[in-house]
Order: sequence, then structure tokens, then C-alpha cells
Amino acid sequence: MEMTMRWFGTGFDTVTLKQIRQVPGVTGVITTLYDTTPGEVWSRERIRALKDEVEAAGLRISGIESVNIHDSIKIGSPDRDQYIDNYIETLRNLGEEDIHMVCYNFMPVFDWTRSELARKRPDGSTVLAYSQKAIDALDPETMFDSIKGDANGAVLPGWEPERMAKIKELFEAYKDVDEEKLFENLKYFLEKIMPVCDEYDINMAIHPDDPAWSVFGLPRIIINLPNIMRMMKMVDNPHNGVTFCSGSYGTNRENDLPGMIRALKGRLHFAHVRNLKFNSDDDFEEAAHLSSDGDFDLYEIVKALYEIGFEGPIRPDHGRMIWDEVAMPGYGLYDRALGATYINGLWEAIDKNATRG
Ligand code: DNO
Repeated sequence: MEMTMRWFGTGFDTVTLKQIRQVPGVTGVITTLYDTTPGEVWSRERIRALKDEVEAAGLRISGIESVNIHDSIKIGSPDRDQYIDNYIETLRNLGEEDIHMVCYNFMPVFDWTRSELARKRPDGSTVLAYSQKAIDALDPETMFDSIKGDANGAVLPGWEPERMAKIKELFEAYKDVDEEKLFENLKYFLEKIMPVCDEYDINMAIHPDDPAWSVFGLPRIIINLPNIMRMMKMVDNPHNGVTFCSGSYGTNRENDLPGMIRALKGRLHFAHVRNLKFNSDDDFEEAAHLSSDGDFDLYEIVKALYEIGFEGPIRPDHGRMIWDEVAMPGYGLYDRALGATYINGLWEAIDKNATRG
């Protein structure tokens, strides 16, 4: 594995490349052109400028999170081919710049959903949290308003105000899209992009739906092992793979996280590792990475990644807000640096155990 951290780019991230470079063992960043909109072509010039900036700081671009998918592609609207062509052009430009991993999601309307961005934990840190009861009491239009005050001034990925302003129209546009239709539209998209992925050896890594169930009646398909298997079989190409995100798949307590990792051997292109603490099956908060702070066994998760010979980028995922840091919720420096160090420690111990007999 390669230890990385997510970085939103100069002007968007409170964390600097210099700080990331000083986290032990981190050699790359997972980044994006945060000011592009879904459907837009990423020019080679802009990709190269981003790459130059990252490399000047002594790091590399280990992958992109995300090149977002235009809603027309997810809905299957008549204009989708134009947006797919643009996506292909973006992939080609990334490939030309030697970037080989792209994370994306196929969630309708919203990306991830949380009911709170700053729930206080017993140690005084604040974390992202989800309560189904709170979500049920809101309508989608008011949910964004209810949480944005806790965003520390940041634009949250997937919650861009321009998209949220059109939320009613978006819901209307998705009204005939059920799970089957969404699978069909995903297949159509993947079939069209696989040739460019083959040509440039680009691993597509679909991010799970978070939480891993339907929210506000919208269909969600990337939620469990049978659905991932279906997704991979329907376009059976090693470049059609997944992002294993423990915090997203782990929202459904029936998902056996280490077991899923083992089943995804060869198609797992990117790993997000974090922990959750459950108060009930549908109320959880994002704990520190350390196993004992939450409900996941991080040792078993990292061990499963080790055992499948995972060589792709891994990143600590959402961190708690600690030590008075003011940053994008989930994406401060301090707790993610602690997470990276912890995961590195687990990896080293597992590796030494395995190789020293
Ligand atoms: C949230 C992230 C997601 C993820 C996208 C991938 O913090 O995990 O926004 O980046 O779903 O496209």
C-alpha cells in the first residue's frame, strides 16, 4: 500500500502540502480540481499545473478523488453521451499525465449524508454523525441548511451550494430511476469508459454509498458485497474496481468488512480507513481511527488489506476535529495524521509478523 492523504487544493484546503509531507510515511496525495463541475472536461494544462504543485512539495498525485459524474449519466437522460465523452476526455488527459486511479461515486442527488457535522464526543472533540431519526424529521431541502452552519466555512465535497440550490429539480429528474435503472445506467457508463481505462491503465474505483442504504427514498446500489459483485461482473474488466471505504460499508453492521476486502482481491484499487461508534443500528458517529474508540476492528481491516497484497493508495478517512483546529469537517490535519500513523503502525506490525515467521 501507499499511504496518502486527501488534499482539496490550494485555496480550498486549510491543510498545506508542506504539512502533509511531514506526516511520517505519507508519500502521495489524493486530490481533485475542486472548482470544476461534473460534466466539465479537465484540461491537461490544469492537471499538469496541479501535478507540478504537488511534486514541488515532495509528494505525488496518487489518485483523483473525485471526477464526479454528471446527473444526466446517472439518470440516463438523452444528453448523457455528451457528458460521457467529456468524462472520457478527462480520463485521457489524466492518463497522459500519468495518473492511474480515479475515485467516483454513483449516488443520486447527494454524495454522502450526515445529520450533524460537529457532534461532541466525550473527549471534547467534534465529529460527523448520522441519526436516521434526525434525517427522517427533515426534508432534503432543509437538511443542507441545517448542517451548513457547522461547515467551518468550507464547501463540502458533494454538497456544492449550486447543486443544493437545484435540489427540487434534481429529485424530480430522478423520480423514474430505481435501483435497476441505476445499475443499467452505471453499466452503460462503464462500458463506454473502459477502452480509455485500458489504454491508459486507469483503475476506476467506485466509492460506496454513504450511508449504505436509501436516503430520502433515493435508490442506492453500492452498499454491500452482492451488489459490488454484480457491478464488477456486469462490466468484467480489472479496471472496473472499487474504493473500499470502511466507514461507508461499515454503516450497515451486517457488512463483514475484512470478509469484503478478501472477496475484492484484485479489484480493490483504493482504501479509505476509518472507524465508527454506534449508539444504535441507525445512529452512529465517526470515532478516532483507534479500534477501541469505535466499533470496528482496525487490526482485522488492515490485516485483510495486507493479506490480499493491496498495493494501491490508502488514506486515513474523516478525522475528528481536535486541538482547536478549524478545518473542513472530517478533513482537518491533526486527527487524520494520527490515523495515518496508526494505520502505518498496524501495517508494520502485521508485515513484520508475517515476514519474520
Ligand atoms: C466524503 C467522501 C466522499 C467521496 C465521494 C467519492 O468525505 O468520502 O465525498 O469522496 O463519494 O466520489
